[in-house]
Amino acid sequence: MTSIRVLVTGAAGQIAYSLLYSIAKGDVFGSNQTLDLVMLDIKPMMSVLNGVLMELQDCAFPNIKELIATDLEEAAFKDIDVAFLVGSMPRKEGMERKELLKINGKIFQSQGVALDKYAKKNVKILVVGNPANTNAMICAKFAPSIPKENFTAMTRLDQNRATAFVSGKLNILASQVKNVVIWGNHSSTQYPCIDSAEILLGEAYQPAREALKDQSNWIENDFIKLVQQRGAAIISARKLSSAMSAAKAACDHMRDWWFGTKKGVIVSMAVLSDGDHYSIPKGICYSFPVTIDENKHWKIVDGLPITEFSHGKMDLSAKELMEERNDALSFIKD
Ligand code: NAX
Repeated sequence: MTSIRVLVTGAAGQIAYSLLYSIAKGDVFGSNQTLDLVMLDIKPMMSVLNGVLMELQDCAFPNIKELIATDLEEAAFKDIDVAFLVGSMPRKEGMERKELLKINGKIFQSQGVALDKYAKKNVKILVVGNPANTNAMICAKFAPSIPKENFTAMTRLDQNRATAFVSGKLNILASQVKNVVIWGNHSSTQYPCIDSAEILLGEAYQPAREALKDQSNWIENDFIKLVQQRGAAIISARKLSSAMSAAKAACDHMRDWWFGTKKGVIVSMAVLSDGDHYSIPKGICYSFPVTIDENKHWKIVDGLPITEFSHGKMDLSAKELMEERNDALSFIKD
């Protein structure tokens, strides 16, 4: 088996601390896959990153061929097969959303250029750093030699959160819930939808709407808000944003992309819209329901039933992404 080269940016940060461990121990690519693990962060974080590197060395993982810690994009992006783009500038108190878009737009412009120049052309990219959808769109724009379908942003954490809320409500295992869909932006306009979700009861799946038939008020109000505001609730409790759950979600996203989804299972990934699905405009990175084949090709699931209520929510998030796109691009020179 050929070894693969995997990059994690923001490698000295809190998500990466869990993510690097999970990748190194085989949660994403399997425990038989040998890896070179490359870690990028900014110069002031090199001492911290060196500590992370030492810890990874001390784990003596059997499948790690090389561990590389760097603050140079050229070294980090060289010949990579997979990129987890986690590093970004966090929003500080009093910072305008547009300012955040501007700072991160520049980071993802530079990383797009580096992907274009140094990475393998079939590199698979998962953007986690916020604003994740718009960062992924910018990255793709500045990496024209890499196929657009290789750029994705993470809404798997939102999917996992939604799945956990449904299983909690029904008092069943999370593994008994499948096909909850996240539409739109990884922001408070995202639309978690259970219209195509199914619940395993006994030997058979039944529609989640049926299992929750007395709960339509909960589905349309509390559930949606709980998922949309879960990130904020965690910040308020932990005084830090989600890290363990974000790392787990990044692993889930990439593992499904790498190996394919199971038959009958739909997952949510933010991908570049081509304008041909569910009336979502072209050019934004929007979370859709997808399935993935064994050749690592994802496909948007068409034909899911969309109510008027759902359409309204889906369009609202698309509108926010169009605004983010326009703002971010206005700050960036071609
Ligand atoms: P941390 O602040 O702990 O770590 C971020 C790291 O990125 C820092 O070490 C920083 O030095 C580094 N960094 C900054 N600019 C960089 C650059 N140009 N190149 C390489 N590294 C750079 O944040 P953490 O909690 O790890 O979160 C990382 C990002 O994930 C944030 O943007 C956060 O908002 C986002 N999240 C996204 C989620 C999603 O579902 N898409 C959920 C969790 C999380 O909120």
